[in-house]
Amino acid sequence: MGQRAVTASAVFVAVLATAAAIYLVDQGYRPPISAAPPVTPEIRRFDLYLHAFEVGDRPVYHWMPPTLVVNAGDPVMLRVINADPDSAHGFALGAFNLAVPSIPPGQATTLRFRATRPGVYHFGCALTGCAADHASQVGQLVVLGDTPP
Ligand SMILES: [Cu+2]
Repeated sequence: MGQRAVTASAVFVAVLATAAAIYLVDQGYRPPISAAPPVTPEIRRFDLYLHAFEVGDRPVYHWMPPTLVVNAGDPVMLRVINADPDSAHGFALGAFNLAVPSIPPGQATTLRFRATRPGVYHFGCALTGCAADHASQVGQLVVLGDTPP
């Protein structure tokens, strides 16, 4: 073994020993279980449109945006706009006891609530018979957060 190889081996062993020492010192460090900072509730404002469009000669309705995301504890201000120029629609978010039976064409209504429980909740149109695809007029509210113990 040449002088160069011996030197390289010695450097390798020294680096390995240093890494091992750092590892052992680090054993005393315990990271917190959750590194995420606590979330401060913030007012979340959304404009939620019920849009109407044609597929062929068939009218189709959907919510825009189809998904709303908030943090648990956030107060939510939800302006629901019926952008269908021809017929009334409603709004229902059953998990939070919110229901607007009917919003006239082109009109809006504002709802305020607190997103208290984490989870994924569906909302939809509350006006049965508004259109052929009434049952498909659904969107979702995602409430982020840890489920309380
Ligand atoms: Cu509807």
